[in-house]
Amino acid sequence: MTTPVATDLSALPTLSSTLSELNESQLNEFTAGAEALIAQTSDVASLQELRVQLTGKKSALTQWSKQMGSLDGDAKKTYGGWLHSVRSRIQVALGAQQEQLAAQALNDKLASERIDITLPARGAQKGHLHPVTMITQRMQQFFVQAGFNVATGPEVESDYYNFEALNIPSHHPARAMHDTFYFDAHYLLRTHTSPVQIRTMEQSAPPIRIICPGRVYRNDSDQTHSPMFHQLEGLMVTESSTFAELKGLINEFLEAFFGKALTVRFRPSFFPFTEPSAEVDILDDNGKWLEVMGCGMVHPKVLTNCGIDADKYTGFAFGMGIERFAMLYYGIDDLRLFFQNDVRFLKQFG
Ligand code: 2U9
Repeated sequence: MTTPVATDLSALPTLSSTLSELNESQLNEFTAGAEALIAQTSDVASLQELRVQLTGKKSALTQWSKQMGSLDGDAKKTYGGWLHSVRSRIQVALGAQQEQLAAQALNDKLASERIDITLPARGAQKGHLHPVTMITQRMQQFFVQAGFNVATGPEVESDYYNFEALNIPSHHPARAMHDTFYFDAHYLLRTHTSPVQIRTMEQSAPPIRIICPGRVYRNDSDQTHSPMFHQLEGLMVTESSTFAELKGLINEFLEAFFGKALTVRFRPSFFPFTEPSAEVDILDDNGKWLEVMGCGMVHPKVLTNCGIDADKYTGFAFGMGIERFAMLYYGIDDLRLFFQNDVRFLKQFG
């Protein structure tokens, strides 16, 4: 739908409709008025309306032109020249204004459709680290500051590195407790990261301070167990490592990790690879003890297995489940959520 346009020719001098009654200055005045009107139009429709009114069939100009036939001789020549001048000036003005409006329209369109290519893309989604990765980094940060190096090793291990070297011989009940995934009689998916400590002790002399974060595998699945999960274990071997030092380190770690003062309890326990051994509990806000990790002095047999003189050196070790810490830190009650890769869960950690 086009909006009706009102063009007003009343601004033009009122001239006689009889050609022979007109003179050149009147026509000049009329033309100048028409040129001014044309220059004032601000849209194509008004300009078109003005074109019809100034030059169309019913226009004064056309009416005058029709009277040319009744003139003779010199008058015909004179009026013919004047009318030609009027029409051509009006047409030039119309053409110029048309161009001007078209240029303006193009500029407006370009301005309104301008694309700012420096704006960020709409709906861009920014990713972030997985919560288990963030918790691992939070743990590592403490131990690296305390002088520990980060060590890693293979996830497919031999029976020797996963069990034998750690003082867990075959038929030992501890093996059954590990729910091991075996490939064959000798190879398996590591059930803990402890083989990394064995390999490190085989290859380097004390003092040793390492933490070993990584994936481990146990054939177990429920709300708090997954067949693949992550552990962070630590080992320190020097000429003077003591249980007191271990306790101090773990107390410091737990308070740094949870960011508050904690009540921590070391409860006597048993592991084949540490003696003495303890499990570590923290007291929660409801007065309930939560088991968070295990630790102990490295068993002399384990040191000896790695070529370290157990009369000269002592070591302590500790181990914790990373998902367990992530669950406590974020208040999550189902460990499997970490492995379902549901973005509705994951994006809460951004
Ligand atoms: C060497 C010697 C000793 C690592 C240790 C624990 C105690 C322990 C569990 C915590 C929760 C495993 O993920 S979990 O189920 N770990 O309680 N780990 S002492 O001791 C070592 C490791 C390597 C050579």
